[in-house]
Amino acid sequence: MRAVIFDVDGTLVDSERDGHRVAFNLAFGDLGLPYRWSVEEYGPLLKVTGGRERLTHYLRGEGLDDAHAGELARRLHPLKNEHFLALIAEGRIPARNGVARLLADLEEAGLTVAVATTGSREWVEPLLDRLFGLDRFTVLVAGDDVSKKKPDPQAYELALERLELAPEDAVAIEDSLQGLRAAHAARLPCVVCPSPYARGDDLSDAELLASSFEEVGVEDVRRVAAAGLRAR
Ligand code: XBP
Ligand code: MG
Repeated sequence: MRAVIFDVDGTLVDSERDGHRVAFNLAFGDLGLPYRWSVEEYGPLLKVTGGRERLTHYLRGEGLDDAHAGELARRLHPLKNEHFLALIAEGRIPARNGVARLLADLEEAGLTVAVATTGSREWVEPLLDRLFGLDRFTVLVAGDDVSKKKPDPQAYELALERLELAPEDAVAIEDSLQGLRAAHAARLPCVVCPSPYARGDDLSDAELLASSFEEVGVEDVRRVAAAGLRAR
């Protein structure tokens, strides 16, 4: 194994319930819209990856036609990202427990660390820089770089291409079913530590399923790499 490719939302950072969700609601308020996403109703919405796609999906569900839903989503998403950037600046988006130590241990073991996320580069870079230091990630693939988002494998395939590695040389680290599916579709073995919203997902075909990153060490990741993709 040469590299570990980390997801961002729910994996490197705890960013959805008190981060993106809050920012989406502030954006709805900016435009005087009646919509608000409660903690409960936001979970199912995470099945749609990509904030703008999630907005379009939700607005269509509220009865807007495709054109109006798409147009309103395109106005709302930048507003949401502005609010999310403010939350980052206030220090309100924390790293997930145990992940900074795992990052340091992987680096100390001489492994390359990279990122493959569905999130927007405009906030991914400042957030990862603030929490970890951006230069630690040899490659960073963001939602802007792909035409198809998770569970499509494109983000992971692009990360492997930029790393000049084959799937056998890497392991993916994820938090959700959409991410696990994307990693497997890219033929990457995957370690999953479910985030709060992913608790109901069937993650049983992960190569390693752990309840917290505090339980995951370099040797666990090496074992996942050595065993490779589980036969399915
Ligand atoms: C999670 C996502 C993202 C975030 C919102 O990405 O689906 O869309 O929910 O960020 P991952 P944006 O788990 O792959 O990091 O609004 O910038 O898309
Ligand atoms: Mg995620």
